[in-house]
Amino acid sequence: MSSSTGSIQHRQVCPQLRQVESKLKDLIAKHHTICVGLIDSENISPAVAAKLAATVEKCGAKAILVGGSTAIDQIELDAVVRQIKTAVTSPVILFPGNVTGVAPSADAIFFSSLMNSDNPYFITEAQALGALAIRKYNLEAIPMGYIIVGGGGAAGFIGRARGIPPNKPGLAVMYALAAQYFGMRFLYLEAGSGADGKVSIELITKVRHIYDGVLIIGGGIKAPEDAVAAAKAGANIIVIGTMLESEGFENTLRDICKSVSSQ
Ligand code: 1GP
Repeated sequence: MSSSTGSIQHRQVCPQLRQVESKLKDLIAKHHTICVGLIDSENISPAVAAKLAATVEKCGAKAILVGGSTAIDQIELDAVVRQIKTAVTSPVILFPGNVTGVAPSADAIFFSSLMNSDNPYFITEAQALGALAIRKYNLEAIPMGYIIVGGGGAAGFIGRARGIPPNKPGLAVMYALAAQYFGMRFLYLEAGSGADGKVSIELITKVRHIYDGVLIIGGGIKAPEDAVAAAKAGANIIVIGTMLESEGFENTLRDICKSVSSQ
């Protein structure tokens, strides 16, 4: 029997298709804001990544994101994801910067469009190239608008982003509303990994006012007070990446995870 997708068999929609999304939303309903850890799959062995993920989970993070703007080795990525999955019970979610960020062993993938890229490749083309692999691996795809604020570090450079000027929150609001109308249930405001400047509280507040979905904030957050301010402004998920590479991060991460909850 032929289908509209040619040789690809039409599959029943898996009843558990939104399992990770539901889990995140339940946690957000309970805590308002949760913290997640981001592990860069590059330059880390699977064993070290798994140990780190277990520590991050123990500190209170509710999910482990795995990705990186320049990650190109899918074999290495999948080995890292597989090992992490043996060490944590929280969802392991891919956070890809390109088609090379798709790996079969994860629980879900942030299926994101870099909305303010200058290059259509990062808006829809990489997504089209990766879509069949996501289907083949039966990964849960979580639709997400990805907006870079300011320079955006490596993500901004690789993704050819026309970063939202940090002092022009109105521009972020326009993109956020577009994401809403596109049906993106998650929206990520990204300052860039290891960024000096975080996404401003004014910008988060204004976007929160217009966007009715799960709002993710990341980039440069290292202190509980920054995370709490973002949570109070309406962030639902705070992403912590670079801080996990510093010696003795555990106490600070524990404080962040605890203090953002139910703000
Ligand atoms: C990067 O927003 C994430 O994509 C996390 O940023 O590495 O600065 O925590 P940090």
